[in-house]
Amino acid sequence: MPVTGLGPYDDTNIFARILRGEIPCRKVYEDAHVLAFHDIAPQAPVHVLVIPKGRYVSWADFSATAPDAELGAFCRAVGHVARELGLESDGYRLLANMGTQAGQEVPHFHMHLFAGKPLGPMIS
Ligand code: D5M
Repeated sequence: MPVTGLGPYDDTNIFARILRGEIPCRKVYEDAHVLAFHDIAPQAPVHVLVIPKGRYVSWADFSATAPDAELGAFCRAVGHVARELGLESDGYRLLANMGTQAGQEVPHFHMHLFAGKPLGPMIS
């Protein structure tokens, strides 16, 4: 069920539970501000989710309220993950669903990273 991407933050959401270690994930990268892990239902040969560790419900929330240090760390981490997975030569796609019409399902901001095949048109 799509979510609005607007507050308040729900501490029971699935990514909050992953961050607390209550449910497992296939971790790709972690630092003080960021966790990256494989999507449970991959839509491409490579489908990784990159999430901030802070409590942000969506891109709208993260971009407006996160401190610069967290914004910077997040951007650096996304680039780092793509580089470490060897995706730069063939390319990759970044996508963040914000709110209902975009189909955001999990109310914790996340960036999708897709790669591993020609990805086709951007909007279906
Ligand atoms: O994308 C939410 C994404 O989250 C969707 O691609 C499935 C993924 N998902 C849901 N639960 C899990 C777990 N437990 N591990 C890994 N990935 C998960 P959205 O942009 O909100 O539609």
